[in-house]
Amino acid sequence: MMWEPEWETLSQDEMETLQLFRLKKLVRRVYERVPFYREKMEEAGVKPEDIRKLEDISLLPFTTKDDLRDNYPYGLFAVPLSEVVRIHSSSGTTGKPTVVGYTRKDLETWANLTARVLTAGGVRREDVVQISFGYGLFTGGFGLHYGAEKLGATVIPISSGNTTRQVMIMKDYGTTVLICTPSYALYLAETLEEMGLDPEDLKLRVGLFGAEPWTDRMRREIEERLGIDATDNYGLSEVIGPGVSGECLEAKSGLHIFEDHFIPEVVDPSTGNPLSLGEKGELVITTLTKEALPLIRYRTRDITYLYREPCPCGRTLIKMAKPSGRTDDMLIVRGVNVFPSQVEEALLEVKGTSPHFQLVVDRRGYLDELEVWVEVSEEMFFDSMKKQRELVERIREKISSVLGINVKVKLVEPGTLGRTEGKAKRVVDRRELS
Ligand code: DLL
Repeated sequence: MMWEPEWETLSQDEMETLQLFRLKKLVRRVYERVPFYREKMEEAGVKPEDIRKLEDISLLPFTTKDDLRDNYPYGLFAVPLSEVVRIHSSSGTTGKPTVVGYTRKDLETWANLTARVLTAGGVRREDVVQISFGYGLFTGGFGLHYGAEKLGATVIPISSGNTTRQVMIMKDYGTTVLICTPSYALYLAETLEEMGLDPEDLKLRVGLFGAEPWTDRMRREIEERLGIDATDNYGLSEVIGPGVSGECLEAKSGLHIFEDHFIPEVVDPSTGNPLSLGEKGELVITTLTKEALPLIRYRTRDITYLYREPCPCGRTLIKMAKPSGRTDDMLIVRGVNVFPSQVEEALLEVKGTSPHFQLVVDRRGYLDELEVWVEVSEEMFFDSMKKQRELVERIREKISSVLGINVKVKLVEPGTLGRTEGKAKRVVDRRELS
C-alpha cells in the first residue's frame, strides 16, 4: 500500500525531470528572498541560471547547522513571519537550538509525507495509533500525529513519559500501532514484562521507530518482545522532521527517501566531495518544496549510503541505508573512529547482555580509555564471579575485535543505566574534564 502512489512510483527519468524543475525554482526563490543564500552564492560565483542539469547542484554551497545558528532565530526564513503558522525546534543539546518554521502549505506537505511513512510501515485507517514521541518543540509527536490523522487512523496523542500508564492505555484502548524511539520501545517492552503482561495481552501489530540510530538486531529484539513488525523512519527538524524517509513493511531494509520533495546526496564528510551510490559518507539534503525554511545542500551529519534496487513494495524511490551514526557522535579513541552503533551490534551477539549500554571515555595520562558499561540479565549479574569474568571477557573480545581497539567492560545490574523516553544517551565523554 502507498499513500501517494503517483509520486512514489515515478520512473527515474520522470523523477529527475521533476527534481530539476523544482530545484531551479527553489534556487531562484532563495536567491531572491534570502540574503544569506544570495551572499553565499555570490561568494561561490554561482547564479540561479547556472543550474541547468541535476548534477549542477554540486555548484551550490553547503548549508550547515552553524549557518542556522548564525541566523538565529528566523534569518533563513524565506517568507514573512505572518505566513508562518508553526514553529518547531531541533533537539540539539549544545549551543542555541535551531528554529524551524512551517507555512500552512508546509504543514500540508508534512502531513502527506508522514502519512506516506505510516502507510509504508503498515498503518491503515482501522488502526489505533499510540504516539509516544514528545509533543512540543520536538517534531516527532506533532509530525506523525497529523499524518496519522490524515490517513484516518485513530490517534492517541499520549506523548512520552509515564511508562506504566503507556502500557495500561495500550492494553485498555486496544492500541495496534506504537510510534516512538526504538530505545523507548525496548523500555516499554521491559515495563510490560515487569507488569506481568505479555504481547498476547495486547493488540499491537506494528511499530514505527525512529529519531535515533538502531540496528537490525535491535529490531528483532523489539519485534519479539512486543510481538510486532517494526520499521525504521528518519528525518530531522531542519529538513522537515519525520517524513524524510521510511522503510516499507514488505522489505524492512533501507529507507525510501521521498525524492520528489528532497534531493539526497552523500559526500565525504572531510572534503565535501560527492560520493557515488553505495559509498558511505555524510547525507546532504536539499528540500525541494518547503516554503518557510527551504534548505540548500544541508549537511545532516548523519552517516549512510544511497542505493537503488527494485523493491517488493513497488516504490521506485531511492533508498538510504539505516543511518549508522553521526559525524559528531563519532568518538575518536586513540585515533580510531568509534560509533555507538558498532558497540550495539557487537553486544547483541553476546548472549546474556541487553542492548542497554553506555560508552564512557576518559583520559588516563595521555591515553584515551574506553569503558563500555553493559547491563546484563539478572541471573547473569548474580551469577558466580567466574561466570561473570567469562562474560566480561567474551564481551571485551567481541567489542575490541569490532572496533579494533582495546576496551574495558563493566557489567551493571539490569535497570542501572538511565532509561529515556526520547533519544538514548550512549556516550559520556569525560576527556574535556581531565
Ligand atoms: O528526530 C525527527 C524525527 C522524529 C525522525 C521522529 C523520526 C521520527 P531531530 O530531533 O532534529 O529530529 O533529530 C534529527 O536524529 O539528524 C539523526 O541523527 C537522528 N535520527 C532521526 N531519525 C533517525 C533514524 C528528529 N531513523 C537527528 N535513524 C538526525 C538514525 C536518526 N538516526
